[in-house]
Amino acid sequence: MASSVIRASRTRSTIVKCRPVVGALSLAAALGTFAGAAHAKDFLDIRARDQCDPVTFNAGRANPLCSPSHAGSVTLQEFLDALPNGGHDAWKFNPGPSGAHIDRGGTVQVRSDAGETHTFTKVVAFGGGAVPALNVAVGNAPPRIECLAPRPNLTSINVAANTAQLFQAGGTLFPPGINLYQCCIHPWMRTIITVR
Ligand SMILES: [Cu+2]
Repeated sequence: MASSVIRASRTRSTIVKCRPVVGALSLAAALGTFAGAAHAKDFLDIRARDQCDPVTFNAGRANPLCSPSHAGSVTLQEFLDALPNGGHDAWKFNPGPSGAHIDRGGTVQVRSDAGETHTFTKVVAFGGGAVPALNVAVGNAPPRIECLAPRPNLTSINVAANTAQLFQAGGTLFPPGINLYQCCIHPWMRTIITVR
């Protein structure tokens, strides 16, 4: 009898102790993004994405344009048809042009979910890439000078299929401030990363 009272008492005590924790979690959930904004942002995941169909992209090519293991569903013709309309929207960075932020000292991962090789190139302003035929998608904007430099370099990397690379926010590829990036092959692939 005595021991069951103690057990009951312990149970009550545990429940009481839990209440403030549950309350704090509910408050954080209710505050949502506001609570998030106040916290450190020390990891950012950037993905290069496309939907290249290996069969049509690689037809007649000794070196595949699109990773043979990629499960992309956009044919080469569909890709080409989208060029005059700003480029196929399955070729993109996530986050996209609306951007994201990370705190200085944090880690940025640049990973490929794509079948083609892309570049992740820091530019002073968005513009054309290094493949003239694909610049139709951005109104034939002149190639960015950053896209004409040999890669990889400190501010321009290749992002091949099935790869992930880590960088420090505050370093040369992600310096403090507002940074613009584009793909130098598919220049409509763009993102803005703020290092604060
Ligand atoms: Cu690209």
